[in-house]
Amino acid sequence: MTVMNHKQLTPCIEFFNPTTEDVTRCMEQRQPFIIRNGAANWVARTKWTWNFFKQNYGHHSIKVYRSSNDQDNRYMSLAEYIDYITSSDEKDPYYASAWQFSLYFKELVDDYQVADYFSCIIRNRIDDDLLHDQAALLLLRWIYMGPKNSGSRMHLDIASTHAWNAVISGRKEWVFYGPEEAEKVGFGQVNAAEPDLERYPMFHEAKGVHCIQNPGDIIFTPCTHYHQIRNLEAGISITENFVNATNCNEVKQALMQDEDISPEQASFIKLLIPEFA
Ligand SMILES: O=C(O)CCC(=O)C(=O)O
Ligand SMILES: [Fe+2]
Repeated sequence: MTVMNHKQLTPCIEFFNPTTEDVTRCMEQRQPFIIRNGAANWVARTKWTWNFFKQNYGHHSIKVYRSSNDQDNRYMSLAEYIDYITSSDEKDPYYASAWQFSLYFKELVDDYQVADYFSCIIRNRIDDDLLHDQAALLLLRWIYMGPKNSGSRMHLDIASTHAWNAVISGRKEWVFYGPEEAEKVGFGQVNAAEPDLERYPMFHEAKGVHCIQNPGDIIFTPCTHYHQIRNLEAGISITENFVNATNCNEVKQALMQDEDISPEQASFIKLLIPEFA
C-alpha cells in the first residue's frame, strides 16, 4: 500500500534495456521514464552499505533537512545520521538531500557508471578539477540518504536541467506533473501525499505519472516536470542533473533568469559553456 493518491495517476514509461533512440525520444517529448535494473552492475550496489559509509566517512559532517521543511535543518556526523536512519520511525524525518559527496570523496564517483545517453555537456566540457573547485556550482551531483518516510517536497529541478536518479538501496515512490498541470499543483506548492484541497481545489483534477523505484532502477525526470518523492524504505540514491541538446535552450534561458546566480557567476558559466552565451 503506497501513500500517494492514485486517482489521476498513470504508470511511468518502463524500459529494461533502452536504446539511445528510446531515451532521446522521451527526453525530447518530456516524458518521465524508469529503467528497471539500469544500475544492476554498479559497484555501489554492493559496496555502499550503511557500514561502508560509517567506517570510511563516519566523521564527516553532513547537513540534514526536515523532509517537510528545509528551514528545520542541522549538521550531524555521517555515523550519527546513519544510526538515526536505521532506527527512525518518525513521520517527517530529517533527510540528507543535498550532499555534494564528490567535493569531499571523489573516489565514490568510480563506483557508478553513467550511460552514454545521460552524458552532460557541462561535465564533458569542464575539467573535473575545475568542477570540484571554482565551478562547483555546476557539479550538479548529489547523494540522497534517508530513513523510511523521508522525501522531497514537490519541486522543479535547478535551472531547467534534466535529471537521472538511481536507487542504490531502499525504495522510492515518485509522482510527476507536467507543465500543463502547473496551476493545478499550485506551481509545486501542493503536497501530493496529503493535499490541502481547500487551498488547492484543482489538484484533484491534476493528471500525473506515478512510479515505484526499486534498488537498481534509474528514473529520468524531464526538465519541465514537477516531482515529489517519498522513501518507502530507508536507503541511498544518487542523482546527477544534466544538460544535452534536448534541454540546452531551456537551461540557457533559466540561467539568464535565475536570481540565485550572480552576474559574475553567469559570465563565468558562459565563458565555460559557450552554448549558454
Ligand atoms: O530522491 C529524492 O528525494 C529526490 C530526488 C530528486 O528530486 C531528483 O533526483 O531530482
Ligand atoms: Fe528533483
